[in-house]
Amino acid sequence: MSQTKVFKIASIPADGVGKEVVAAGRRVLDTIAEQSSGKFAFDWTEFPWGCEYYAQHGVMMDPNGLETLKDFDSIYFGAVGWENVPDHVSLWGLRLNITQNFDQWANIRPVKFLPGVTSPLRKADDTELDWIVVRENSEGEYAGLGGRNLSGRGPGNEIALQTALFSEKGCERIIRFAFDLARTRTVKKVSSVTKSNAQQYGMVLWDEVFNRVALDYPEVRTESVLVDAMSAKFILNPEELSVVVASNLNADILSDLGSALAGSLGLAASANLNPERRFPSMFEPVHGTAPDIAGQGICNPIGAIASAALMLEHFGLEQEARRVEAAIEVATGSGNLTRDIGGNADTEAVTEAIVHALSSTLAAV
Ligand code: GGG
Repeated sequence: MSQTKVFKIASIPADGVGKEVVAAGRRVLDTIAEQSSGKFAFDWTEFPWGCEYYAQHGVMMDPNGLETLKDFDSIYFGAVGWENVPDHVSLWGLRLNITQNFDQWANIRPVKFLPGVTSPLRKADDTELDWIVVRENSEGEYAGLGGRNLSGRGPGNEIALQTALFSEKGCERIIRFAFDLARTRTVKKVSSVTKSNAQQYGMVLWDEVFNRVALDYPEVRTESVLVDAMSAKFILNPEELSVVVASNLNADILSDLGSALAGSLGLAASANLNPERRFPSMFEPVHGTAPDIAGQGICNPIGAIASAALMLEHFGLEQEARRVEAAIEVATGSGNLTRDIGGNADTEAVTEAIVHALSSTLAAV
């Protein structure tokens, strides 16, 4: 028998429901590894970084943390943010520290409609709906450039600059990524989203790069849509979407809208990819820490479990990724729904239903 491939995974549950959903996802991944007949296994190392760590150490993660994480095959992340730390400090101290320094420049966020989950969209019942938001994850509005000054002039006089960065290289790599992804899908179409009528420098550069790159993909249909119009399109004509590529902030907002349309933010998965594989990529649910329900065992684990499926895909374990997705569909289709999607199952029950369904998907895929 060939040797077992062992994937070294750093798990960072961080704050709030992050802890609960990462535990659920790890259980699913360990189950699928156990069912692989020795093909692969996961070697987990858990890191206690987050807002509790900040309360004890004054930093969100170990100062050598990036050096430590570099040696892992992947990072499995929960959610960051708690009331004891200002949001911009916790986000930049942990999640953005990792995505920026590991050049995880492509953030993919599929919008998936699941059986048994009611969508607020009337079309969802009788139309094939599924699209992927591709978020530029390294620059744009999240470049972290700017500053505050002039507070010395007295109250009411401070100024702040927050500069968005659009480099031609940064635009080109994410736009090419979106086209390459579209090529693999049944509907070969890329929708580019900007606000280039109002933001006449960075976003016009983005539009120009989009038009140039599109010439290399004649089989892929294209459209350029302003972000306000795209928000309306998500609701009114979602069947026209396949791959939606947008800047860091615009894609963050649109992907929240997309997951709300699919039923809940708790369902949304994401992968922060370093496509060149110079650094580990990071997989996490789109949702945050949900302080209102954290610690009660009632949060939705599906976003984290679907992110685990994206990690399997990243490792080349396509069939196993499809099995996890199929198991999620079996679980929701048979009524295992947490409160955010209209049920009363707890996190444990939904995770158990998915783990159980994995056995049935062994034969099905
Ligand atoms: N699991 C996602 C997470 O922790 N998100 C925290 C957050 O506030 N993110 C803001 C952003 O990514 O724009």
